[in-house]
Amino acid sequence: MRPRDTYAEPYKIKMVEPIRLISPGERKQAITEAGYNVFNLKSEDVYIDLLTDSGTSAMSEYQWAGIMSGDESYAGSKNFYHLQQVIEDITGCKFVVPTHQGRAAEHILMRVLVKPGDRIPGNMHFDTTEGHIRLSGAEPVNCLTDQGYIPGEKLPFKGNIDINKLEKELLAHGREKIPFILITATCNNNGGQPVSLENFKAVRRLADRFGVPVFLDAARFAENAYFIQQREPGYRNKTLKEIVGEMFSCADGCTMSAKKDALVNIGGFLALKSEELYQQAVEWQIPFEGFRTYGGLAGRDIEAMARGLEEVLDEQYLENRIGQVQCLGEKLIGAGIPIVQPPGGHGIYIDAGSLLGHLPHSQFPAQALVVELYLEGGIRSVELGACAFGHRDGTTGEMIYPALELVRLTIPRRVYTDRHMDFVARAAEAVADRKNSIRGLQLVYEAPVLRHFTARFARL
Ligand code: P71
Repeated sequence: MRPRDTYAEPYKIKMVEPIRLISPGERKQAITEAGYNVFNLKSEDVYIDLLTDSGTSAMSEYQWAGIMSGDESYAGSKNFYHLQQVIEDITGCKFVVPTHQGRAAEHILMRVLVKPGDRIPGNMHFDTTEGHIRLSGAEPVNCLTDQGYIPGEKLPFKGNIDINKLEKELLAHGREKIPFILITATCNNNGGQPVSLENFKAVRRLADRFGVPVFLDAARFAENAYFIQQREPGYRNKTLKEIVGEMFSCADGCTMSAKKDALVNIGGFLALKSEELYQQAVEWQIPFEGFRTYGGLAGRDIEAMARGLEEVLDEQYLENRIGQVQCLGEKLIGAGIPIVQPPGGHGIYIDAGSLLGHLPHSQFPAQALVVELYLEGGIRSVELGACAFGHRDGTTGEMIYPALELVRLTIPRRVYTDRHMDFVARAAEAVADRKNSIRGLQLVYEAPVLRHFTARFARL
C-alpha cells in the first residue's frame, strides 16, 4: 500500500450531488425532532452521511451505461447471463440466484438448508444473518478468535475463526445439527476485519473432516482480498482475482449483498456450486423474489451489478478505498480518539465507551456520541452499543448490555473525498475536546425488536 499522499483518487468526478451543512440551530432542531435518533433524520439535513456503506456507492460511467442496456424481459434477460458469467468467472460458482438484496439470499439459503434445532457456526454473523438463522429455529454460533473481540489488539486478521472453537462445535453437534459453516469476510460486526486465506483453508479442511459445507457471506469479499494481498505472507505478488479465486475454492457457495462490493445501490444474490441445491433454491426464489433470471430486480440493476463486480477487483480502486478509511483512522488516533484497531475495510469504529468513560451503558454513551457528531458537523454515524445490542433478560427483565459501546463511521465507496474525511476528523476532535461536558441519554420509546431503528431518546 503506497503512502496516501503519493497518489490521488483513480477517477474524476462527472456528476455532483449538492450537500449542505445546515446551521447549528437547525441541526439542534432536527435532532430534537428526530428523538435523538439519526435514523429519523431527513437525509437533506445531513452534511456527511456515514450511516452505512450499503447501497450508498457512486456508480461508474461503465455501470451507468449498463443501466441504459437493461433488458427488461420477464424471462431470460441478457443481463442475467452477463451476471452469471461474471460471478462464475470470479467465484467458480456456476449457479446464480439473483435477489433484491443480501438478506433475501440469506433467507433462501436458510429455507433450503436449515431446520429447527440446527446450529450455524461462523466467525461472527451479521445481524440479518443471525435474524434469519433464528427465524429458521436454529442457533447462530460465533467462533471468532478471542483477540477479534479486543478493540486495541492490532492484529492483521481479526476476522478469523478460532479453529479450536469450531472443532469443539463440530465434535459436539456433528453434521446432523450443522448444515453449514458461514464465513463473513470481511467481518462487519467487529470492525470490518479481514479473514486470512490460511484461516479459510483451515476451516475448509476441518469442514471436510466432518462432511459439512462452507458458505461465504461475500458482501465485502474484494476488501477482504485486498487485505490478504497486503498483509498475508506469500500473497503480495498474486492478483486480487487469484486471491478471490483461492477464497472461493474453500467455499460451496456464497450469499452476497451487492450493495457493498458490487458497487450498486440495490441487489444481491446467492451463488452455488451444486446444481441440486440450486434447483431447491429456485423453488424459494420464485415465490419470494421472482423468476429465476430477475429475482426481484430490474434488468438494468442486474447489469449494473455485473459491471460493478467486474470493476471492484481493480487494485488502484481498492488501494484508494482502503487507504481512505485507514487515513481517517490515523487522523482520529492522532487526535487521541480511541478506535478499533487496526482500521477495517469499510469504516472506523470509535470506542465510545472509553472516550465517554463517565457515561454508564444505561446512559447510551455511543448514542450520545452519535448525537454530538451530528450537532458538531452534520455528520451521521451509527450506534453499535447499548441501544442496538442491549436487550432484556427473558426471565428477570433486567437489561443485558453488550461488551462494547461503538460508533461506526462507515465510508460509502467512491462518494466522499479526503477533504470530507478531514472535516469529519476535525469535528470528531472538537467533540472529543468537550467530552466531559457530554451528557447521556434516556430511552423514551423502544420497539420490542430491532429497537435502534425506531428508538426515541431524551437528553439527561
Ligand atoms: C451495514 C449493512 C446494512 C444494514 C442492514 C441491517 C441493519 C443495518 C444495516 C448488511 C449486511 C452485511 C453483511 C456482512 C449481510 C448484510 C445484509 N449490512 N451481510 O453494514 O454487512 O445485506 O442489507 O443487502 O440485506 O450497514 P442487505
